[in-house]
Amino acid sequence: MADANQTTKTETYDAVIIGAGVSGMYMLHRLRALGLTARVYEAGSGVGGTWYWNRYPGARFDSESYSYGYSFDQGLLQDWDWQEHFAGQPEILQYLEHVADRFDLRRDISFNTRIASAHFDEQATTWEIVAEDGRRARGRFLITALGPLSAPTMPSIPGMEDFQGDAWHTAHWPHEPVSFDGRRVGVIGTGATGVQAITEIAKTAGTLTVFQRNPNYCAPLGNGPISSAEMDEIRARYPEIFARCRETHGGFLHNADHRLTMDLSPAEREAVWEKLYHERGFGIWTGNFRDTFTDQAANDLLSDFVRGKIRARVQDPAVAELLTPTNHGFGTRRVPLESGYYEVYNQPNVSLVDIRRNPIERITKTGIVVDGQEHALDMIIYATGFDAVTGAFSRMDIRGRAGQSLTDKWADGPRTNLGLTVAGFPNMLTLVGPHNAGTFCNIPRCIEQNVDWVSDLMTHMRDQGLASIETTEAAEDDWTAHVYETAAGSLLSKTDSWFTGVNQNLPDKKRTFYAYAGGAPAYRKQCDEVAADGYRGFVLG
Ligand code: NA7
Repeated sequence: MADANQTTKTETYDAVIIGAGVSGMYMLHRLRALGLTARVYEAGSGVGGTWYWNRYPGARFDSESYSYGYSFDQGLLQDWDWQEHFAGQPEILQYLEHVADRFDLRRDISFNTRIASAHFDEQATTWEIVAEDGRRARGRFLITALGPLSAPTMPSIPGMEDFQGDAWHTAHWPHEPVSFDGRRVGVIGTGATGVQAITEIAKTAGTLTVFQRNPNYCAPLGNGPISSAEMDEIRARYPEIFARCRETHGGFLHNADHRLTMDLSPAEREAVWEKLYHERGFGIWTGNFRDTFTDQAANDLLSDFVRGKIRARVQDPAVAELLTPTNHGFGTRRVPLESGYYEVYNQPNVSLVDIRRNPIERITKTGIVVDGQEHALDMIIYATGFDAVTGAFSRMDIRGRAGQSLTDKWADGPRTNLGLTVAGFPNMLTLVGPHNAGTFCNIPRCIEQNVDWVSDLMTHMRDQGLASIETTEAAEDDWTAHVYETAAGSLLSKTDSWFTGVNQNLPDKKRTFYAYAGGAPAYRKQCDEVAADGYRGFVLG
């Protein structure tokens, strides 16, 4: 599988890694440094994962660029200049390609290779993976580096196939430039992706029609260019930046305010919110009062504040009402960060169609029909989200001991130990898997922690001459119970979102909690304690 002339031979590696995004790339680099053989299999034609696939207009970071890049290599940090506080997708992909070049990663990556199945061979204690084109490889370890949002979901609307214009899901955006000049564009979906795409497309589209089911609370991104003097100053502060990210709940630069909402007078807390709202990045979300996502009354006050902001930015009161969320609290879904999103609805070329009250009836050759009226379109963009966290697992046939299917095991929700291992699936390590802090995180910060933990485990096993590791059922039960207990205390578990696995396009997906709400520092502490305790909760052999 490693190259064309090996198609008849099944190569065996110390580890096979699925995915060449931010986690797969770093995992490969670490395993090589340990002297282990590893091969990465990637469905795309290049590295970058999320940033390879999501090329839609307006795609960009919501983490500060300099807090998102890898921190593991001083040379890399010193060499790379970020151009914007929140880099756009082209710059991000360029960065990840630069990383692949710098560490010569591509020679161990098979591109254009989508893995269909991974089965554990109990006799040989190895995993055998099979690509969709039939090629095979074996690894002592199976390391999944799939990303939490990599399995896009499409709605099922009568007539979708009849549409004769262009139609794409945002995660399957073409590699060639797409022009919106003078075209009639429709966008379905107003999550973080829709919000970014709508804002950008509205600048040039002839007309833009947004089909919205539920509005989200969006807040200003505060982007801007980084001058070279500023970049020098950022570079000097890297140790401080990463030290701060290590301490914060979500690995972002913004940490919760230690005060409680009601400790302040109404005027005082409004002043704090006003400042946070206009600050760069996730301050308003992850830098807010510490009871914002545990105390409903506190959350209600903040939600009202943000609703007021939306109403003040949209000229037509009826449109403003449609854009104002009422069925969930601020920040209980991931907050889309925007650069002029609400003002888009003040433009004459943009209209908003409420599909909560009147769902889309059908799609025709020429447009979208709502409430008996056809909206004529040249292009339909599906910003309809993902089968989050577990979707990338369940679209493969992963089988552990005795042929047990992972999808069956997780039918009632994920069960893991530390979000990294699964009972019955020896030597399988799930980077940023379900119930792992990474799903909530400024993701590279948690990815580096995950990869470092796995690398330390590999070192330990090599030094001790061990061949296999498997979590006990008891440890898996404990971690799963801990994940749900932690989630129960958070308002995020009460809202329908991808965190809770609610996606109307996936009616069979179990509503439960797919992330870990205890925060990255608490997660890291538990991972470190397990390792220091000789991998407590695991059977090594
Ligand atoms: P999200 O946040 O899951 O948003 C998906 C959007 O698509 C959301 O507005 C949905 O409305 C809408 N949607 C999905 N299916 C339909 C159908 N069938 N009809 C109408 N509208 C639909 O995904 P994103 O890609 O925006 O963001 C994912 C993450 O990427 C984000 O959190 C950041 O971490 C980066 P609904 O809310 O279900 O009414």
